[in-house]
Amino acid sequence: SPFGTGSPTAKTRRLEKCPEIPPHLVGPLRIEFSEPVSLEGIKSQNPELRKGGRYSPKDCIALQKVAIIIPFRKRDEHLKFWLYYLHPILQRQQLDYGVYVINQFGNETFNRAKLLNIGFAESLKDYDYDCFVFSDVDLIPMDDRNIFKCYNQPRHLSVSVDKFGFRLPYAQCFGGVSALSKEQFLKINGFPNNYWGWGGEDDDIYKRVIFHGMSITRPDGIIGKYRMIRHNRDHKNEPNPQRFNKIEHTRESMDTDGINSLTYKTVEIEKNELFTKITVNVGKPA
Ligand code: BGN
Repeated sequence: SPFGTGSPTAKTRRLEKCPEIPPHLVGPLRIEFSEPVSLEGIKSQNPELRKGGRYSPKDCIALQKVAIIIPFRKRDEHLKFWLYYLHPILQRQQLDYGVYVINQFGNETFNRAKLLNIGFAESLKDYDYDCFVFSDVDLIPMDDRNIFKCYNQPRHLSVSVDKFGFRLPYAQCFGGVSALSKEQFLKINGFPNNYWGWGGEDDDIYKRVIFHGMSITRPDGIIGKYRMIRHNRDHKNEPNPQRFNKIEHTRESMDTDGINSLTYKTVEIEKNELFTKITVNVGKPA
Protein backbone atom coordinates (compact mmCIF):
# COMPACT_ATOMS: atom_id res chain seq x y z
CA SER A 1 0.00 0.00 0.00
CA PRO A 2 1.31 3.48 -0.83
CA PHE A 3 0.01 4.61 2.57
CA GLY A 4 2.34 2.41 4.55
CA THR A 5 1.88 -0.85 6.28
CA GLY A 6 -0.34 -1.89 9.11
CA SER A 7 -4.00 -1.15 9.73
CA PRO A 8 -5.12 2.47 9.71
CA THR A 9 -5.34 4.04 13.15
CA ALA A 10 -8.47 5.86 14.26
CA LYS A 11 -6.69 9.12 13.56
CA THR A 12 -5.71 8.53 9.97
CA ARG A 13 -8.69 6.45 8.82
CA ARG A 14 -10.86 8.24 6.32
CA LEU A 15 -14.35 8.70 7.74
CA GLU A 16 -17.26 7.18 5.94
CA LYS A 17 -20.68 8.70 5.49
CA CYS A 18 -23.07 8.21 8.39
CA PRO A 19 -25.73 5.52 7.81
CA GLU A 20 -29.12 6.53 6.40
CA ILE A 21 -30.76 5.29 9.62
CA PRO A 22 -28.85 6.59 12.67
CA PRO A 23 -28.02 3.55 14.86
CA HIS A 24 -28.44 5.12 18.30
CA LEU A 25 -32.06 6.32 18.06
CA VAL A 26 -34.35 5.15 20.86
CA GLY A 27 -37.83 6.01 19.50
CA PRO A 28 -40.48 7.40 21.92
CA LEU A 29 -39.20 9.84 24.55
CA ARG A 30 -40.54 10.93 27.91
CA ILE A 31 -40.96 14.71 27.71
CA GLU A 32 -42.07 16.74 30.73
CA PHE A 33 -41.71 20.29 31.99
CA SER A 34 -42.41 19.96 35.71
CA GLU A 35 -38.77 20.13 36.89
CA PRO A 36 -36.78 23.16 35.76
CA VAL A 37 -33.44 22.47 34.04
CA SER A 38 -30.18 24.42 34.34
CA LEU A 39 -27.82 25.58 31.62
CA GLU A 40 -24.85 24.24 33.60
CA GLY A 41 -26.47 20.80 33.76
CA ILE A 42 -27.17 20.82 30.01
CA LYS A 43 -23.56 21.80 29.30
CA SER A 44 -22.13 18.96 31.36
CA GLN A 45 -24.53 16.48 29.74
CA ASN A 46 -23.40 17.56 26.23
CA PRO A 47 -19.60 17.69 26.42
CA GLU A 48 -19.08 17.26 22.67
CA LEU A 49 -20.74 20.52 21.68
CA ARG A 50 -18.56 23.21 20.17
CA LYS A 51 -18.82 26.96 20.68
CA GLY A 52 -22.06 28.47 19.43
CA GLY A 53 -24.03 25.23 19.87
CA ARG A 54 -22.32 23.37 17.03
CA TYR A 55 -21.82 19.64 16.65
CA SER A 56 -20.76 17.08 14.09
CA PRO A 57 -20.45 13.33 14.60
CA LYS A 58 -16.88 12.21 15.15
CA ASP A 59 -17.14 8.69 13.75
CA CYS A 60 -18.79 9.41 10.39
CA ILE A 61 -19.51 12.22 7.95
CA ALA A 62 -22.99 13.64 8.54
CA LEU A 63 -25.40 13.34 5.63
CA GLN A 64 -26.59 16.94 6.03
CA LYS A 65 -25.38 20.25 7.42
CA VAL A 66 -28.36 21.60 9.33
CA ALA A 67 -28.95 25.08 10.78
CA ILE A 68 -31.69 25.09 13.38
CA ILE A 69 -33.37 28.47 13.56
CA ILE A 70 -35.45 29.49 16.59
CA PRO A 71 -37.38 32.80 16.54
CA PHE A 72 -37.22 34.24 20.04
CA ARG A 73 -38.06 36.95 22.53
CA LYS A 74 -38.14 36.60 26.32
CA ARG A 75 -38.70 32.85 26.49
CA ASP A 76 -35.57 31.83 28.40
CA GLU A 77 -37.35 29.12 30.41
CA HIS A 78 -38.67 27.52 27.21
CA LEU A 79 -35.27 27.75 25.55
CA LYS A 80 -33.68 25.84 28.43
CA PHE A 81 -36.11 22.95 28.01
CA TRP A 82 -35.57 23.05 24.24
CA LEU A 83 -31.77 22.81 24.64
CA TYR A 84 -32.08 20.16 27.35
CA TYR A 85 -34.15 17.84 25.16
CA LEU A 86 -32.94 18.67 21.65
CA HIS A 87 -29.15 18.58 21.93
CA PRO A 88 -29.03 14.86 22.85
CA ILE A 89 -31.63 14.04 20.18
CA LEU A 90 -29.78 15.92 17.43
CA GLN A 91 -26.51 14.18 18.33
CA ARG A 92 -28.17 10.76 18.18
CA GLN A 93 -29.47 11.79 14.75
CA GLN A 94 -25.81 12.20 13.66
CA LEU A 95 -26.33 15.64 12.18
CA ASP A 96 -23.70 18.27 11.51
CA TYR A 97 -25.74 21.05 13.12
CA GLY A 98 -25.76 24.48 14.73
CA VAL A 99 -28.45 26.13 16.87
CA TYR A 100 -29.31 29.78 16.10
CA VAL A 101 -31.62 31.70 18.40
CA ILE A 102 -32.81 34.80 16.58
CA ASN A 103 -33.78 37.27 19.27
CA GLN A 104 -36.04 40.19 18.33
CA PHE A 105 -34.62 43.38 19.83
CA GLY A 106 -36.92 45.94 21.50
CA ASN A 107 -40.62 45.83 22.24
CA GLU A 108 -42.29 46.28 18.88
CA THR A 109 -44.75 43.71 17.52
CA PHE A 110 -43.19 40.27 17.04
CA ASN A 111 -42.35 39.15 13.50
CA ARG A 112 -41.74 35.39 13.43
CA ALA A 113 -41.25 34.88 9.69
CA LYS A 114 -38.83 37.77 9.32
CA LEU A 115 -36.76 36.35 12.20
CA LEU A 116 -36.67 33.03 10.31
CA ASN A 117 -35.40 34.77 7.17
CA ILE A 118 -32.70 36.44 9.26
CA GLY A 119 -31.73 33.06 10.72
CA PHE A 120 -31.27 31.68 7.21
CA ALA A 121 -29.07 34.64 6.19
CA GLU A 122 -27.02 34.79 9.40
CA SER A 123 -26.37 31.05 9.76
CA LEU A 124 -25.00 30.96 6.21
CA LYS A 125 -22.37 33.53 7.26
CA ASP A 126 -21.19 30.94 9.80
CA TYR A 127 -21.08 27.73 7.76
CA ASP A 128 -22.13 26.21 4.46
CA TYR A 129 -25.46 24.79 5.70
CA ASP A 130 -27.56 22.88 3.18
CA CYS A 131 -30.68 22.38 5.31
CA PHE A 132 -32.66 24.70 7.60
CA VAL A 133 -35.00 23.57 10.34
CA PHE A 134 -37.25 26.34 11.62
CA SER A 135 -38.56 25.60 15.12
CA ASP A 136 -40.68 27.40 17.65
CA VAL A 137 -38.97 27.49 21.05
CA ASP A 138 -41.87 25.81 22.86
CA LEU A 139 -42.10 22.63 20.76
CA ILE A 140 -40.31 19.42 21.78
CA PRO A 141 -40.42 16.21 19.69
CA MET A 142 -41.58 13.09 21.56
CA ASP A 143 -39.75 10.65 19.27
CA ASP A 144 -36.15 10.86 18.06
CA ARG A 145 -37.00 9.09 14.79
CA ASN A 146 -38.42 12.47 13.71
CA ILE A 147 -35.16 13.48 12.08
CA PHE A 148 -34.28 17.18 11.83
CA LYS A 149 -33.13 16.98 8.24
CA CYS A 150 -34.31 17.92 4.77
CA TYR A 151 -36.14 15.79 2.25
CA ASN A 152 -36.86 16.02 -1.46
CA GLN A 153 -39.88 18.21 -0.61
CA PRO A 154 -40.32 20.75 2.23
CA ARG A 155 -41.15 18.90 5.44
CA HIS A 156 -43.52 19.59 8.30
CA LEU A 157 -42.22 17.99 11.52
CA SER A 158 -44.67 19.03 14.26
CA VAL A 159 -47.63 17.03 12.97
CA SER A 160 -49.31 15.74 16.14
CA VAL A 161 -48.99 18.24 18.96
CA ASP A 162 -50.51 17.55 22.38
CA LYS A 163 -52.18 20.99 22.38
CA PHE A 164 -54.25 19.93 19.35
CA GLY A 165 -55.07 16.50 20.78
CA PHE A 166 -52.17 14.87 18.88
CA ARG A 167 -53.82 15.58 15.54
CA LEU A 168 -53.03 17.77 12.59
CA PRO A 169 -55.36 20.77 13.09
CA TYR A 170 -55.87 21.19 9.32
CA ALA A 171 -54.40 19.60 6.19
CA GLN A 172 -52.49 22.73 5.04
CA CYS A 173 -50.89 23.23 8.45
CA PHE A 174 -47.20 24.16 8.15
CA GLY A 175 -46.62 25.91 11.49
CA GLY A 176 -44.45 24.98 14.45
CA VAL A 177 -41.45 23.08 13.08
CA SER A 178 -40.55 22.81 9.38
CA ALA A 179 -37.48 21.87 7.31
CA LEU A 180 -36.46 23.28 3.93
CA SER A 181 -33.27 22.68 2.00
CA LYS A 182 -31.36 25.77 0.88
CA GLU A 183 -32.62 25.17 -2.63
CA GLN A 184 -36.26 24.81 -1.55
CA PHE A 185 -36.03 27.94 0.61
CA LEU A 186 -34.55 30.04 -2.21
CA LYS A 187 -37.06 28.67 -4.71
CA ILE A 188 -39.93 30.17 -2.68
CA ASN A 189 -37.97 33.44 -2.07
CA GLY A 190 -37.81 32.60 1.64
CA PHE A 191 -40.57 33.71 3.97
CA PRO A 192 -42.75 36.86 4.12
CA ASN A 193 -41.27 39.82 6.02
CA ASN A 194 -44.49 41.70 6.69
CA TYR A 195 -46.59 39.51 8.97
CA TRP A 196 -46.53 41.41 12.27
CA GLY A 197 -48.10 39.68 15.27
CA TRP A 198 -49.58 36.20 15.60
CA GLY A 199 -50.87 34.02 12.78
CA GLY A 200 -50.99 33.51 9.04
CA GLU A 201 -47.27 33.62 8.19
CA ASP A 202 -47.07 29.81 8.24
CA ASP A 203 -50.07 29.59 5.90
CA ASP A 204 -48.33 32.07 3.58
CA ILE A 205 -45.23 29.85 3.58
CA TYR A 206 -47.38 26.80 2.79
CA LYS A 207 -48.87 28.62 -0.20
CA ARG A 208 -45.42 29.66 -1.42
CA VAL A 209 -44.42 25.99 -1.41
CA ILE A 210 -47.52 24.89 -3.32
CA PHE A 211 -47.38 27.78 -5.81
CA HIS A 212 -43.82 26.73 -6.67
CA GLY A 213 -44.92 23.23 -7.59
CA MET A 214 -43.70 21.53 -4.44
CA SER A 215 -45.61 19.57 -1.81
CA ILE A 216 -45.29 18.93 1.93
CA THR A 217 -43.95 15.70 3.40
CA ARG A 218 -44.61 14.62 6.99
CA PRO A 219 -43.66 11.81 9.36
CA ASP A 220 -46.55 9.63 10.52
CA GLY A 221 -48.66 10.66 13.49
CA ILE A 222 -46.70 8.52 15.96
CA ILE A 223 -43.19 9.61 15.02
CA GLY A 224 -44.54 13.16 14.57
CA LYS A 225 -45.74 13.54 18.17
CA TYR A 226 -44.79 16.78 19.93
CA ARG A 227 -45.26 18.48 23.26
CA MET A 228 -45.86 22.22 23.50
CA ILE A 229 -44.79 24.06 26.65
CA ARG A 230 -47.86 25.75 28.09
CA HIS A 231 -47.71 29.54 28.21
CA ASN A 232 -49.80 32.68 28.24
CA ARG A 233 -50.08 34.86 25.16
CA ASP A 234 -46.97 36.99 24.70
CA HIS A 235 -46.97 40.76 25.04
CA LYS A 236 -46.82 42.43 21.60
CA ASN A 237 -47.76 39.31 19.67
CA GLU A 238 -51.51 39.81 19.38
CA PRO A 239 -53.36 38.06 16.54
CA ASN A 240 -52.64 40.04 13.38
CA PRO A 241 -55.94 41.42 12.05
CA GLN A 242 -54.40 41.73 8.55
CA ARG A 243 -53.57 38.05 8.29
CA PHE A 244 -56.78 36.98 6.53
CA ASN A 245 -56.27 39.58 3.81
CA LYS A 246 -52.54 38.93 3.48
CA ILE A 247 -52.82 35.19 2.90
CA GLU A 248 -55.26 35.93 0.07
CA HIS A 249 -52.45 37.74 -1.77
CA THR A 250 -49.47 35.40 -1.37
CA ARG A 251 -49.28 34.73 -5.11
CA GLU A 252 -48.84 38.41 -5.92
CA SER A 253 -46.53 39.26 -3.03
CA MET A 254 -44.21 36.25 -2.79
CA ASP A 255 -41.76 37.21 -5.54
CA THR A 256 -41.09 40.70 -4.17
CA ASP A 257 -41.45 40.10 -0.42
CA GLY A 258 -39.02 37.54 0.93
CA ILE A 259 -35.33 36.77 1.27
CA ASN A 260 -34.69 39.08 -1.73
CA SER A 261 -36.14 42.09 0.13
CA LEU A 262 -34.89 41.31 3.66
CA THR A 263 -33.48 44.26 5.64
CA TYR A 264 -32.56 44.36 9.34
CA LYS A 265 -29.87 45.52 11.73
CA THR A 266 -27.76 43.09 13.73
CA VAL A 267 -27.50 44.32 17.32
CA GLU A 268 -25.37 41.57 18.88
CA ILE A 269 -24.00 38.09 18.15
CA GLU A 270 -23.23 35.93 21.20
CA LYS A 271 -21.68 32.50 20.80
CA ASN A 272 -22.66 30.61 23.93
CA GLU A 273 -21.74 27.01 24.61
CA LEU A 274 -25.23 25.74 23.81
CA PHE A 275 -26.39 28.09 21.03
CA THR A 276 -25.60 31.17 18.99
CA LYS A 277 -27.82 34.08 19.96
CA ILE A 278 -28.28 36.77 17.34
CA THR A 279 -30.16 39.87 18.48
CA VAL A 280 -31.67 41.82 15.60
CA ASN A 281 -33.65 44.96 15.02
CA VAL A 282 -36.40 44.01 12.57
CA GLY A 283 -38.06 47.42 12.55
CA LYS A 284 -41.78 47.87 13.00
CA PRO A 285 -44.98 47.58 10.98
CA ALA A 286 -45.17 50.13 8.17
C1 BGN B 1 -54.29 29.03 12.03
C2 BGN B 1 -53.35 30.22 11.87
C3 BGN B 1 -51.92 29.71 11.86
C4 BGN B 1 -51.64 28.90 13.13
C5 BGN B 1 -52.68 27.79 13.24
C6 BGN B 1 -52.50 26.94 14.48
C7 BGN B 1 -54.38 32.06 10.58
C8 BGN B 1 -54.60 32.64 9.20
C9 BGN B 1 -56.06 32.99 8.97
C10 BGN B 1 -56.94 31.78 8.79
N1 BGN B 1 -53.69 30.91 10.61
O1 BGN B 1 -55.60 29.46 12.04
O2 BGN B 1 -51.03 30.80 11.76
O3 BGN B 1 -50.34 28.36 13.11
O4 BGN B 1 -53.98 28.35 13.23
O5 BGN B 1 -52.63 27.68 15.66
O6 BGN B 1 -54.78 32.63 11.58
